[in-house]
Amino acid sequence: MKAIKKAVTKSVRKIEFDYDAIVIGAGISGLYQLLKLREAGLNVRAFEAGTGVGGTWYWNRYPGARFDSESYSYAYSFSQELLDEWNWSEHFASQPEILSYLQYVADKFDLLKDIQFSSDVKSAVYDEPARGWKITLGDGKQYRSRFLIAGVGLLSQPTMPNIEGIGDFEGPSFHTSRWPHRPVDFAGKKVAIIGTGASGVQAIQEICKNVGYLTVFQRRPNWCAPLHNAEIDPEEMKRIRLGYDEMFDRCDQTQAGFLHTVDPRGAFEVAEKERYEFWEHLYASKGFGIWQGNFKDVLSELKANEAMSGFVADKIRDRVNDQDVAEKLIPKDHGFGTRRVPLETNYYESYNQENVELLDINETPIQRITQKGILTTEKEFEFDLIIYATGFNAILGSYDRIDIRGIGGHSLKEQWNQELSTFLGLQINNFPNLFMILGPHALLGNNPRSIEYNVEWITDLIQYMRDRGLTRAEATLEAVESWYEYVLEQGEGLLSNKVDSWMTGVNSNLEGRQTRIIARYSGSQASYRSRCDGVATSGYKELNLT
Ligand code: N01
Repeated sequence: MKAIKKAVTKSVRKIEFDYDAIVIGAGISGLYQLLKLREAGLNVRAFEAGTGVGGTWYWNRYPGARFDSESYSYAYSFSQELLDEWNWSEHFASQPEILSYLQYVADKFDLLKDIQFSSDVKSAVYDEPARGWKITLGDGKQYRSRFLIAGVGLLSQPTMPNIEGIGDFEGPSFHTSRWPHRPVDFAGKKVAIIGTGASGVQAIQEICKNVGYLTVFQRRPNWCAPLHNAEIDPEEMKRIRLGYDEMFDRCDQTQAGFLHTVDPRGAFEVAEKERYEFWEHLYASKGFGIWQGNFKDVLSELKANEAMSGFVADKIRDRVNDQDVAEKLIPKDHGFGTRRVPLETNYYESYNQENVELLDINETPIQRITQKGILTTEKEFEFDLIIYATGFNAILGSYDRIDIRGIGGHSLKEQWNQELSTFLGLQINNFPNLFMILGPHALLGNNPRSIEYNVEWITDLIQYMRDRGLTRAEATLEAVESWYEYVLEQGEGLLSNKVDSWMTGVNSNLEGRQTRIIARYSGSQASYRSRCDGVATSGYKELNLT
């Protein structure tokens, strides 16, 4: 990690800022940040590339898109009124309902007047003498502000597969995250889908309900587990509402902010019968309990992980009629829970339908996309529609797509290419007055819980600065290095950090992204919060405040 030569100017150039703060993005992060800074008395503007609010839930409109976390635990907690007013219709709400919720929030808190839509931020440049930022939009318009807050999301930059001929296909084709804003009809159509991550799994199990013929091109299977979604009737919603305080307190205590608490026992500390009964119970329970509420060593000890993987593999064999297909659906290169577990409803049963076919592209690799469909080493498949469920340039892509320049025109992309490091996932040395919500090395997991915490921390710091007439905040190199060490230490022993996935920064479709990195903080929420709280209560000593 290198410090770049810099001199913090003593003479500050007076400049008219357009806004006190600019927020990039109007998703769950951007909406709450806009509200909090406005409440703190700042003149704030949010710039959003989409035509409406919602971020992830605006873009990901593919059939079957829904929460994998309990709706009530994955929503905002900051407003009692909002909690009192909003009724969830399902334990795991679907994308249209989630988007309506976020639109409701934007209306309720009168946020729309301060959001500029269809405004893609192309560059952001720090102006040291002015101690502020200048952003440039896709249409060339520029705006200045003292503070810049990136609410750009973790998984917002979709990647297409690096397969030749993608532009040649004559029919419609969509990436799951750039789905059209109108219904797509699959009836009687021959449909291809490439990718079997969480998006692919959700889309496959939905599309197969009403499709002519669906062909799934799978490179690597994932370990999926049942979602067990159910409707919420008014009586149950009442009970959920009465339990909100206790539930959010619980989320604050768990490892990653989810409702589910890790079992304090090791998998082999209990008798075999009890172990399997517990796993049966988790398999029959709602949501991420099977991933986040399992024995304490399932995600860190190979032997425990192998036993758990064996248990889930048998479930797949039980649910899929054709045992050759079942074997293709069982991951062999990584253990259960070491990549993000897609939750499913009849996903495995989809492959029992006569009009659904699974192709393992390791056996017959895709050679190219053609005018009519997809050519593999076996033959050319003709399709009416191709779906790319091929994932994202995760964590870094949302930043890389903006040309972000700090002190002396220093590029963020280049700095992170040398070494990905931040302070608490919230700030970066060489980039004063820039803050990130859910940035690299911040706490991920139940993201709205982390977002609310990040937003409040950033707002408190900005308030602290304004109260003291301070105009510049930059994380010291020492603070960044120390956080980096801590992140590495916290990730030690976790099996997920030894597996290729978006969580370890690997993306086979992008040059230079074939090597694993530690892209996220994987320690506990409690220790993350205690570090961040400590920085605030000690007067932000790890930041250069001037
Ligand atoms: O993306 P992914 P995703 N040729 O990267 C395959 C969140 N999410 O959009 O595994 C052939 O997981 C790739 O194959 P492989 C959630 O955090 C949340 O599905 O690399 N195949 C893989 O199968 C999730 O983890 C919800 O071998 C290619 C797939 O495409 C994250 O988003 C719902 C290929 C990509 O899977 C990302 O999920 C959905 C190629 N060239 C998503 N390139 C909720 O419920 C890629 N693949 C909240």
